[in-house]
Amino acid sequence: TFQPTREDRFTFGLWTVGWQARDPFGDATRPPLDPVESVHRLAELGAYGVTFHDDDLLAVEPDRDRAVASFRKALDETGLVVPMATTNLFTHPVFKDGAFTSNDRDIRRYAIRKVMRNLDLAAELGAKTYVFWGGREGAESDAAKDVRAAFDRFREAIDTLASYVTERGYGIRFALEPKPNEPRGDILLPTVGHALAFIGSLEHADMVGLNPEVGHEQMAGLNFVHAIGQALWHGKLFHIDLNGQHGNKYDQDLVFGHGDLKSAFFLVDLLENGGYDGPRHFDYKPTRTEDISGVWASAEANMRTYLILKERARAFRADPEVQEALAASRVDQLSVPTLDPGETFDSLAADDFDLDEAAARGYHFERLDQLAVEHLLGAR
Ligand code: 3MF
Ligand code: MG
Ligand code: MG
Ligand code: MG
Repeated sequence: TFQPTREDRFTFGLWTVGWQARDPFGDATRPPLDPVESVHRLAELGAYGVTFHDDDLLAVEPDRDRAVASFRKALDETGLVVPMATTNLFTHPVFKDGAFTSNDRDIRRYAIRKVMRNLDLAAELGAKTYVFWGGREGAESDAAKDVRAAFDRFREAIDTLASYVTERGYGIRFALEPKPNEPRGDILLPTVGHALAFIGSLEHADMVGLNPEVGHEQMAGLNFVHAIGQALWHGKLFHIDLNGQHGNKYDQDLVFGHGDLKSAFFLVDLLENGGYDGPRHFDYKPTRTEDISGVWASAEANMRTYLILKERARAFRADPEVQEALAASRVDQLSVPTLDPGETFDSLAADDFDLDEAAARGYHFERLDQLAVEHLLGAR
């Protein structure tokens, strides 16, 4: 039980299990991991696919052609797929002031070329989604960045790359990944809401959606389940980064569920019942304390936790007491339009009800919440 299969569509970034655990204060605690080994191990654990930054493929083999060839061979041998790819626009020192929004035009042009090259590979490998995390698109000083000009350039880059994909017929959609800060003091497109507003300004807005990450919204103290609810409502949940985070602190990238577990429960409930049909993608970092056996244990933990929460959410929805509590809380009544079809302003203005009686009605949310907690804890 809770054994992942391909049908669960769990995917992992090569950079997750491959993270060598360098942090701002310490050196790597693990050796580089061959992407070929990652593909084989993830397949054995029951994953469905892998995702990558262009540079992730070069972890142990600096020659791009050779690295791509051995990666492809591993995919063929295991049947793992590549549903998403992305670009590293943040590690090389050239990107120290960002990529698409660097103040340096030469660097902005290089960044677009770097994406074009990896888009060609992503298309060849069958990827359907291409993620853009604005790693260093941001600033530490408000004097250093003309934010309005930065958004002109950000839009120019995304519009240009969307045209490129269209012209080449790649059939790839873009997913923007918001993050509030780290590595820069402030990053452009800090939250799902900011990114949705930006998408509305794009020339190919229909091709562009979101790749929200659990920890990124939670770093800003925001409710990730609400963010996903709104992204789904806009039809913009193209992809998702699942992981764990304990509130407002550095980007922890814990195993899924190993942060705010209650939020993870409601997230799985929403993903399973809310119309998301993309991969369940883990973007986490095995903690710095782990050796390679701990890396594979943590990879497995992400999938098991998801499957356990899926089962808990199913049991929650199926419980007659929960159904009765949901009705008592009038949760279903929010789906009823507030006005009748064809209703006039006059009839709305003339409507009346007992204000004091309505104000006195309780919602019974505490009982409902406790039922959720008890299901989450396996007490029901
Ligand atoms: C950083 C991230 C990134 C993005 C990745 C593309 C390195 O906090 O979350 O991971 O997810 O660049 O998806
Ligand atoms: Mg991410
Ligand atoms: Mg993160
Ligand atoms: Mg992240």
